[in-house]
Amino acid sequence: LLNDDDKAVISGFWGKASSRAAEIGADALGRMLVVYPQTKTYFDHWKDKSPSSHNVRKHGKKIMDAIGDAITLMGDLNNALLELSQLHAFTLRVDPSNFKMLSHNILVVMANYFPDDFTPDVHLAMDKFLAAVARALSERYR
Ligand code: ZNH
Repeated sequence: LLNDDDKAVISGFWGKASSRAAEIGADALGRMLVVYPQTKTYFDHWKDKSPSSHNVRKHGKKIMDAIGDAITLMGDLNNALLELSQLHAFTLRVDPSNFKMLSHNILVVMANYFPDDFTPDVHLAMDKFLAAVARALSERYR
């Protein structure tokens, strides 16, 4: 679970990183589709799934905006992500194991963009936070 130190570290890092949220989301999603090609099956309705495609850029921003909202609602992630959990479970039918793959790529991209700020402490707190997001998104699957 996220303690007060984690929350402070996450908010602090996001204060800097949020200005590049759209890019981070787009690059993380684009990478996920390349590094874990099995994730592409969920996006078969997109004509172009390459990292630089319009679809990937646009959807990456959407995902990262949702992450940004979740950061402001860190104290109550299950509630904050209830609707999105419902959507992924019942409408999109995304296997929850995929959340880990996106989280991993978000961390890689954050580390790339902010090599100085992405200290081991930030890494640890962000990893915990993204795991908590994945847990909250998986809530409705049960
Ligand atoms: Zn997801 C969608 C978020 C993960 C798949 N997403 C979505 C959206 C959002 C999100 C916000 C939109 C919604 C509306 O529109 O309403 N996601 C998210 C997050 C995460 C995720 C936050 C984590 C972290 N997803 C994911 C994964 C996958 C997915 C991992 C797979 C692999 N999503 C998806 C899809 C969709 C979505 C398919 C739909 C798209 C379209 O529309 O086209």
